[in-house]
Amino acid sequence: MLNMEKINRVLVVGLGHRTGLAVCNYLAGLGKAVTASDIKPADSLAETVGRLDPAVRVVAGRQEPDLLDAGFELLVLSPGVPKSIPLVREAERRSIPVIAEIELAYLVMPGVFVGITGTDGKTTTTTLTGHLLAAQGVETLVGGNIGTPLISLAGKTTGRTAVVVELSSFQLETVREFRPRVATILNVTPDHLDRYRDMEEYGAAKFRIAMNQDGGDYFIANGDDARVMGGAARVRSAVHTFSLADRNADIHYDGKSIVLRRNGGEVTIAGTAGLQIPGLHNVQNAMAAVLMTVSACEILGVAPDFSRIADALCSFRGLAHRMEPVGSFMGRSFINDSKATTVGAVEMAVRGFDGDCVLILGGRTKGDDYSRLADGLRGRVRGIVLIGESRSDFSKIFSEFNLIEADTMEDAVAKGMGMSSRGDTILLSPACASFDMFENYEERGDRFRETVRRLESGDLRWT
Ligand code: UMA
Repeated sequence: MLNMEKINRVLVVGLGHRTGLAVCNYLAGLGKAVTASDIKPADSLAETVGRLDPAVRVVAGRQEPDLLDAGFELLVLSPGVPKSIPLVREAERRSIPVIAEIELAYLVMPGVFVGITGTDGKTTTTTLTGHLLAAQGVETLVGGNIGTPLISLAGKTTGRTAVVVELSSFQLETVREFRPRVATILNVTPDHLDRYRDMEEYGAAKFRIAMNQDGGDYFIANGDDARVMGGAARVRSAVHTFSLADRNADIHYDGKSIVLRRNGGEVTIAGTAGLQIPGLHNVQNAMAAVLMTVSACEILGVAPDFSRIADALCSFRGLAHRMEPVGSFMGRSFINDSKATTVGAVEMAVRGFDGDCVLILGGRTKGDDYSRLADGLRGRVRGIVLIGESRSDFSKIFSEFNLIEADTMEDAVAKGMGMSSRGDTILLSPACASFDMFENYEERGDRFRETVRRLESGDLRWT
């Protein structure tokens, strides 16, 4: 086990906007000799450097392996830095430990860690699990890939704090001893195939969440996902499953309610009509969150209060950019699902529309199999508005659909109006990253929301 007290000289790789900055400031605060390395030139890091502890040395614009000649005892990686870069390879060759920021946080923070990964639904499930645990009276903190670097919570936890962590496969690549007492993989569908060789490598990164778990720990598995169940057969912790279809799962959906199997009987937790988060994928997320809450309570010796779980499930309003209702106009409702950057997420979003939906699709592709999406959309959408740099590829892949291309978000919403009928939903669920047109998926979703407001107020003409 790494002993942070004995380590002094640390190289933080990838300053970023959040993670590297938080790691540097944390370590500099402990009096360590910290160097931050970023491939970006100094001028584009100015804002971050302004928030950095002045004791941190910054090396910007280059990231050659010879940086290591300064003699570091530890490398801490930001999630956006692949471990395949020459600097990291060289550190491994020189036997310098390389860890994720998550690992560092785990080493220095007491608490019961609850880890959540999966291709889709991570942020909603993480937030919901935090909400359910807090409603049980458990002291709870939430962080990780959700946007709050875990290390920024150091010093705020005790051994009885539930630390609910959203984990990306990127973060899991370089964990070593990280052992969440409760862990879940919500699903594994194609994503980030620009960083991973294939689905096996991507799935293996996700399964690192359970690699240090033991008999007294819990692994919450999606019983409807063959890839997750295949890996679950090899974990050492107690596997508890959730399923939309299988009544023998530890928690299942009977078509109306979420039902938990407990002590040989069944407890109906809540009717899904009372949930404010729409869609079957959110029923899955809710079931996973309930199982994780019950498991964490078990570890903390807290008797779960099911009526509080039900109340908290129903009071959860969901998150922006994830199937977020953003308005209605002339009988059309608008849903912002800008966070849906994978085929799997869009398939989930359009389930249940049966042809009364116009989909706004496209952006920067991430190596996904978009012809699979064409199969998933068949019979479910009235038409598709294509945006972003994927337009020419997508116009071939989705040629069997009623298609129209748009240059801007305003154009896409106006064309969506033209394609739709009264009673339809106009859904922004792009299946792609946003970086070709926007700063990030939040800006894309905000622009959609704002455009719908302009439509409602008469400020935007669509005919
Ligand atoms: N860099 C290098 N060398 C390289 C590659 C990158 O120096 O070879 C530098 C970049 O120039 C950049 C930094 O490394 O300055 C990387 O920063 P970062 O991308 O890790 O940025 P942060 O702002 O710290 O954000 C990260 C997560 N980003 C990624 O994983 C890409 C955020 O997840 C996370 O919220 C945040 O840490 C808090 O912990 C975002 C994300 O897109 C939401 N995640 C992906 C996803 O959810 O699919 C994985």
